[in-house]
Amino acid sequence: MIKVLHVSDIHLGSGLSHGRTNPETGLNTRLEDFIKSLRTCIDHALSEPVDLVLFGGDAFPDATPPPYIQQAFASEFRRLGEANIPTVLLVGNHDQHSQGRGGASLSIYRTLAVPGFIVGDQITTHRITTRSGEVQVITLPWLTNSALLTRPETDGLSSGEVNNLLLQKLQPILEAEIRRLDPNTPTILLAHLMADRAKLGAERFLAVGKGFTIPVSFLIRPEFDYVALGHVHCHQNLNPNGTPPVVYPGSIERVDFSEEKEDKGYVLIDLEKGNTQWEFCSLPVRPFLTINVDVSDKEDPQGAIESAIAQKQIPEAVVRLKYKLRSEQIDQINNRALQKALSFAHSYSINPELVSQLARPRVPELGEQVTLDPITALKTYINNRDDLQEISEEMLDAANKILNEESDQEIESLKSKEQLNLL
Ligand SMILES: [Mn+2]
Repeated sequence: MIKVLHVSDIHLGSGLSHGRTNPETGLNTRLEDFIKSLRTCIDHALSEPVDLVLFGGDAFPDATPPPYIQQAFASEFRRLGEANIPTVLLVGNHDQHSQGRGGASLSIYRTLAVPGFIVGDQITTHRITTRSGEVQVITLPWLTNSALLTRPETDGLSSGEVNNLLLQKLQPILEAEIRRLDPNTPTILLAHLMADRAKLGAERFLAVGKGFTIPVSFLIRPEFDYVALGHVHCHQNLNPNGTPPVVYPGSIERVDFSEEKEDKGYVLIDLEKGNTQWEFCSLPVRPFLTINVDVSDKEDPQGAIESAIAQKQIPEAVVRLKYKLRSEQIDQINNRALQKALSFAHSYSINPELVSQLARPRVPELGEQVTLDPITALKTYINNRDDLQEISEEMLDAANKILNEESDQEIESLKSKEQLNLL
């Protein structure tokens, strides 16, 4: 049995707007949160100890992170190298540079030839010797159109057609890798992709441009003992009733509010041919909290907002206060008092929203107390619209026609009912 730790979507350096500068370290507190999560994963890998670590891609928000963020990532992963735990770093869409192929932010590990580190920026099979035996890992990095297709091939095609063409190209390549596998060695497919049955997290907002989607059926193969995915931030197993498990561990921290209610963590796997077990390990990440309150019908809007805040105090949470009010209530809001009420939070944002005034009747003649037949109502409306004067007769004609047709139909249906009664 081979013990594997599967972690993905680290996104170190994302969501910094939800943090503040820590005066003791000079670092953004959200960067520190992300580092803490990553450190917990690596601690677990070392204490277990696992035989192999798989990273499913998306190390940083983009391919060119600032050096201090690169360093934070490297100093955690270096501990695996020191403990002689082989590690595969797969290239995700956020790791790719728009110029050229490969993962700009992760290529440095190959360039430096860090012992035990493999950078997965191509579709290929790695045979890795671990303390507990051999394992085969097929790496499938994020595919862009240019990886498998040429310009003339895609010219004039819709995105759906490009998607199909890409799948047609990918299929034989993956097939060739599968055919070369040793059937007696445990095998993992490590892929950064969007699977067609995946529930979406924040990555749909993070991704630059639309990528392509791979059917889950494509990934469910008897040759695989575990399919280790990256890209979707919401933890899930796409093959809950069968083998192999097809698992997104999700991101290790909340990148934004779309992940407010998601558990965050990583996956620990007992890999064995025909008997693979896995478990999700939760990370104690910082809570996110949305306080949503509509005070547009409240006499004391300030009091209503403050009591909504008082009911939901989670210390050190990242808080988003959203409240709805009418424009004439603005003077009743004391923003400083709201800030004070939110001081339990790690950070907060306050988003007031004015409720639409459009619901008010715009034609004063059509007040609630007036009962009008449809044609008179339409005439009153047209009289208030100078731009409709020229076509007012046609509109009234058309309205009359519609109303008459309706009454004709009513008569018809009454007739047929009568006939039915006669029968
Ligand atoms: Mn991704």
